[in-house]
Amino acid sequence: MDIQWYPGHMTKAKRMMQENIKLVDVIIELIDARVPLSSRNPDMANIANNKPRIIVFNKIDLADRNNTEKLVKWYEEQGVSVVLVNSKNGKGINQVISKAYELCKEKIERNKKRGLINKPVRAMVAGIPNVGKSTFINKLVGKASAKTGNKPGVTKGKQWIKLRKDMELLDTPGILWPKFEDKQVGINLALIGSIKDDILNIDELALILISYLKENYNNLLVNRYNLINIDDFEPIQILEKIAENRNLIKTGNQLDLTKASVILMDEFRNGILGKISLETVGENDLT
Ligand SMILES: Nc1nc2c(ncn2[C@@H]2O[C@H](COP(=O)(O)OP(=O)(O)OP(=O)(O)O)[C@@H](O)[C@H]2O)c(=O)[nH]1
Ligand SMILES: [Mg+2]
Repeated sequence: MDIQWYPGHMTKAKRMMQENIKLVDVIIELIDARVPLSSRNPDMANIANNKPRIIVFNKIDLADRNNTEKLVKWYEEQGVSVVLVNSKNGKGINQVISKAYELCKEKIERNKKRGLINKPVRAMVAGIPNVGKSTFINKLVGKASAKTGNKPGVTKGKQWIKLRKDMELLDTPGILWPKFEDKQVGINLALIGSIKDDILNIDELALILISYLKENYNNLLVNRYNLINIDDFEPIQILEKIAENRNLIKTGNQLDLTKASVILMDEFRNGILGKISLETVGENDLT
């Protein structure tokens, strides 16, 4: 599957981010715990221009815990500190804020000396579309200050949100990172729902997911859709079985494979299928 990327947009997005970074003291970069490599910004260290950074693994409730632990270790080995977060229930969220203060300690001290007692620390929340930036901010603030939704492109412009008198957060629209050379990155981002579904072929995406699940999470697939003996089945046959089991029939008495694909994708994205990671590091690579 070829996913279209738009280099023009990327350049504009990158420029916008560089402008925003000038306004903040610390960057909180959200990545999706199910794709902790594909969802990070390979350019961030560069763009951050020495501003301190915190990497947040968001949606840990949806990811395979063993894999998450492995990836955290991997990040820490590279000298990057990571916080694990579930923005829906708020788990880990306060740790991010303490870390932000810690990283801005010198700046706060300097401000104090200059008589700027309550000058707020400013943090930018960055990340790919649909990673949970607005949900993260809302949980922190304790009310729905930022609009959220389970599709990419919900936040349109940037928005400052006051967390308390000494901290402000900048919510930004999600940006897809320009990592064109790797096709798998595009597929992973499409699978988790960070690329608009209307530019994708959902049936094709579902077949890719089935093939991956068959290889790595066979039991989750079998249990959820009451399948038997799928070992010798091709992905398309498994999709047919799902349509059959869910009684998805379209006019002409044909199996509605598109509907089956939509259901599968939806159940995967919302964690109904189980805790699933799409990539890992080291031996036994998932991808
Ligand atoms: N299960 C789970 N879902 C989450 C979590 N964080 C966010 N979500 C869901 O992910 C979807 C996207 O959340 P948003 O906060 O709108 O994402 P965003 O990064 O602001 O998206 P854009 O503004 O489109 O870039 C919503 O359906 C959220 O409920 C989490 O930690 N766990
Ligand atoms: Mg948003």
